[in-house]
Amino acid sequence: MDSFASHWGKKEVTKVEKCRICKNPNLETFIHLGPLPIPNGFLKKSELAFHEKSYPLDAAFCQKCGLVQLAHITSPKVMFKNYAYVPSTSTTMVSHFNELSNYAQKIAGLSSKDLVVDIGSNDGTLLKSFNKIGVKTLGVDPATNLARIANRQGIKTINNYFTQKVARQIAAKYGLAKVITATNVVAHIHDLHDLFEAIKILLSKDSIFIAEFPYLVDLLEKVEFDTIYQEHLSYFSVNSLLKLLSMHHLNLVNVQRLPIHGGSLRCVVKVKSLAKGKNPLVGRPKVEKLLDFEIKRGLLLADTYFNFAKKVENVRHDLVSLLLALRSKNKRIVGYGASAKGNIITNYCKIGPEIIDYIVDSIPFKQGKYTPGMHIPIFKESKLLENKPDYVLIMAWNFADEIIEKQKEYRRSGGKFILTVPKLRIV
Ligand code: JHZ
Repeated sequence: MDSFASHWGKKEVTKVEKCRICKNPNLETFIHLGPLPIPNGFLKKSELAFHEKSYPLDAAFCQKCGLVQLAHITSPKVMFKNYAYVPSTSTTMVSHFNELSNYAQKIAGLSSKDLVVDIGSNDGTLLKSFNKIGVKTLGVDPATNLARIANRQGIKTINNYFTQKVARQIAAKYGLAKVITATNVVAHIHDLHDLFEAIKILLSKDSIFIAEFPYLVDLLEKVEFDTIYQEHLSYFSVNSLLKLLSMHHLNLVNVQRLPIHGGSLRCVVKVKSLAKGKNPLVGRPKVEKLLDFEIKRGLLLADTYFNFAKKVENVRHDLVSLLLALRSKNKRIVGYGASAKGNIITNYCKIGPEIIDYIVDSIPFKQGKYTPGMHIPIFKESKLLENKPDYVLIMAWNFADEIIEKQKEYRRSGGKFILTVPKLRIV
């Protein structure tokens, strides 16, 4: 592994002393969700008896640049060496990545000689879509288990963090990239300044960088508090992203809201080639519109975040009351999707196996294991139809449509689904 990981030494938790973007030391902490175990820390049965560590989970707002960020950093060594999350089992994600690769091809005019680099490439699901287009691809991912899977499947993957040093090595060996992608990974990276300098090493003036990450407006308005966890260090708005990009002479040329993962942004970034003194927002109406929208939604005001924290307490109260009321009527409840989010819901709301009998999940690595903290057992999805519980709490609410469609037989037989986002309801 690169020096990035050794930077953390033996320290597992570091308090954030200043804003990750603008270095402002006066951050306003607005919510305390933890301490909680890491959300992808699934356990084998033999590990249940051992002490399980918990890590702080407080989020803070920077009044200066608008970045929402965790108040503590848990070492990436604790979280990413062996990683449980893979997008490849979801048809929603596979078709999303196909659409993303077609979009990139259209706007960058990719040809077979061009290189696409994917940062945080996971098991290579996105790069497989680019391979279908017929371009050269290279993944970079620190998770040893996932880089191995990708390489075995012929998706060339460097098992490391994406740093300036790694970018220089890539440039020397493979040349510059025409497209760099980073889906659901920018929020995981502590040193954003190093990240964008590393990206610049690989970009020519015709290249583009495409980033996708959950949008702060969606998180606040749909109370998606369970997407706040130790892996997600930053929660971006267009406003905070622009501040970061301008520090690196990068230009946000397009931005788009997407429904994926409860509401995300797709941002297209280029190396700046603006005439001196030219307003960088001119000719970018979508960027300007979203900046305006964020001001109207109160994203620059600390009160917005304290109000959000109150809403989170209400969601917890309403969800726990509903589940307890159902249990008191002897209804059987299970969970669907042992997602990182689900582990935040169960731990924050203290929902254990006495309320939720088990969780079903499509990822083989998770099946047969137990959730971190609450130790709820995880089974294959087929258990749902065999066992026919009364209610299913969808913990991967971002895939609710796909899951409900897949389980229409269960629904036809009288089963009901409980959804928490955008608001608590039974379908
Ligand atoms: P899913 C991950 O969070 C982690 P998680 C990460 N930090 C991130 O940023 C976000 O994604 C975006 C299962 N499932 O993807 C599979 C079924 O069982 O929402 C997964 O375990 N059946 C990188 O973990 C879980 O649900 C299905 O039909 O919250 C979904 O987890 C489908 C569609 C999914 O990510």
